[in-house]
Amino acid sequence: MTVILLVGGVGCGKTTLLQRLHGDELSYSKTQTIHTEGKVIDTPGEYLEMPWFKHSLRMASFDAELVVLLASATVSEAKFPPGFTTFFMPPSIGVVTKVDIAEPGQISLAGDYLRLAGALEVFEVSAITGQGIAALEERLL
Ligand SMILES: Nc1nc2c(ncn2[C@@H]2O[C@H](COP(=O)(O)OP(=O)(O)O)[C@@H](O)[C@H]2O)c(=O)[nH]1
Ligand SMILES: [Mg+2]
Repeated sequence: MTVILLVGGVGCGKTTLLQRLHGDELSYSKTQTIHTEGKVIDTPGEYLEMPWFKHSLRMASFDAELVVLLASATVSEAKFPPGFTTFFMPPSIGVVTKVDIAEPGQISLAGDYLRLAGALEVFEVSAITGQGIAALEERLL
């Protein structure tokens, strides 16, 4: 599997997706710092939301082959500015999370934000039901 960096707002589902990709039991645990588990580099949402932490995300991206931007379909505002992916060295893809609890319009809006941020491809997943996970895993092989 490709080494990936997970980036997204607080509570968008980064750690739950990591657990799903690893086949671990899903259990909530607050991500306090940047940490690597297998091929996945998980980051706290605060690093995206607080400007003085963004540099740490950029540094972490140097260890990754692919940046995965996550946007929860249940959040109606964009967490990434347009062109955000130019901030990172590796290419970026987008993942819309929590599609199990969102309306189709919310899912497509979140995907639009990710494409505007520069995501080359967008996957729609639920880490809870497993919807869309197989297609994402195939991309990460
Ligand atoms: N319904 C639903 N809830 C999810 C999904 N992914 C994560 N969550 C929930 O969202 C909350 C925050 O998830 P977490 O992975 O810790 O977010 P992080 O801050 O981005 O790491 C937890 O209560 C998860 O159970 C999903 O695909 N569907
Ligand atoms: Mg987390």
